[in-house]
Amino acid sequence: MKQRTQVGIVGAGPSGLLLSHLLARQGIDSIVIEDRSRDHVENRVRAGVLEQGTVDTLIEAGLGERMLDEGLIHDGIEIRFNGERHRVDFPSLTDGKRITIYGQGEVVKDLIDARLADGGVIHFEVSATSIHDIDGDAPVIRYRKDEAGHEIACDYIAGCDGFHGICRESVPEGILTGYERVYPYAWLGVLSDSPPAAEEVAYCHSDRGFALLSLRSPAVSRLYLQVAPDEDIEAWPDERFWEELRLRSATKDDGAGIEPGPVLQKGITPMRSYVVEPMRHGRLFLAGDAAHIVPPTGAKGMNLAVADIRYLTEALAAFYRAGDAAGLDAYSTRALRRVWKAQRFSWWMTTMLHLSPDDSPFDRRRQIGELDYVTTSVAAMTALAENYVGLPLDDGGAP
Ligand code: RFL
Ligand code: PHB
Repeated sequence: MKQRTQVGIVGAGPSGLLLSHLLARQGIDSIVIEDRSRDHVENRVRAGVLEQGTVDTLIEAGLGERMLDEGLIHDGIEIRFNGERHRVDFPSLTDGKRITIYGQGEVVKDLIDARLADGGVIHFEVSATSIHDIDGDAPVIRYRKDEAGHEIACDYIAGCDGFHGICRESVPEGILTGYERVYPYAWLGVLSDSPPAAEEVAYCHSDRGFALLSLRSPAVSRLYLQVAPDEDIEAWPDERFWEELRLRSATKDDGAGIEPGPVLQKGITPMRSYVVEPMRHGRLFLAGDAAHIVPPTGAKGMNLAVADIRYLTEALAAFYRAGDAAGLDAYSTRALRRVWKAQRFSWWMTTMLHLSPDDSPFDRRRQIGELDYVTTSVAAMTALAENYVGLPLDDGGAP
């Protein structure tokens, strides 16, 4: 089958779906194609912390109803080290900004519902996707579905197909440069049918390694442990997980407050920082994880995807409204300025909180010095808070 659209979008994660939704609100037509099933993309357990700017973007786009009802607004985070709890308060340090706990799967469900209710086109479970002629005036996406070959002719292609997608790889050699850092640890993540162990998201530094206490609702916890990058998940039966979590998050005064419950999901995520430059080649624009990934310690992954999509939508809207391509030409530079600040923050949070096998005794003491500083200096806490709630979307994220 041959189809035609203005913007062909590869990937129905947060990036691709939000782009399709925002473009539709500007009267711009798109088709989304997705490798996996609708059920799979809606139920993948991933990010959970939304920056204020992400929340505002979703509300402005008419997607706020369920998020405002079910999302949990948090005023700060906890940092634990040396058996003590410290709190970083966001509103007092950032002029009233807060974060919202609302799972990525819920954002994806809201976006799919909105697109389908508006008559949007999303093809799930397609295979053998390839993109062609991004250097010319008439790029094409090809894919297979139900044993048949399909083609979408478009003006532009948005590569929203995540880190392992095909769009970035389709750019001819020698044009893109990748910048990468791989960390010597991974996260073992558990979703549990048990009430949250802490009132706010708690980042725990300990001599046994990092632990994170987070949540999805008043009844569901999301918990993580630092493990080796090549860790075998079979080595972590539930009892071992709960015991290790308790040891790493315990405080001197009142223990960890962990209540073990039925484990709903368990998985291991490697930790990597990656950026590709530029985020555009010809008629292909890369956005979200297709262009950059961060280690999850700063909770920035999905929020960065939303910021890219805002920039890309503004640029495409200016082009279709007035034939003005300046925004399209500036997209990569504009997005990368903010991306590198989020990279810096994610790298900083990660290296401050994890134990690295390469650390010397000096490094360990320096880490404690840094944690002590960041939890007592108002200047340092302000720097953490303004990054955590999200840097501004304009001016390259300059606060
Ligand atoms: P996504 O969500 O990866 O979506 C890309 C979509 O493209 C599809 N795809 C293709 N479709 C058609 N043809 C092809 N050839 C395709 N190749 C791929 C994929 O099936 C997928 O549906 O990228 P997007 O939209 O840019 O969104 C980015 C966010 O998903 C990501 O930044 C965050 O989830 C990162 N992340 C986390 N971020 C946090 O802030 N906190 C977390 O706890 C957290 N946990 C995670 C994560 C990312 C993970 N990944 C990518 C392995 C846990 C995991 C496991
Ligand atoms: C989560 O709730 O999944 C979460 C929270 C904070 C992070 C990363 C993940 O830094």
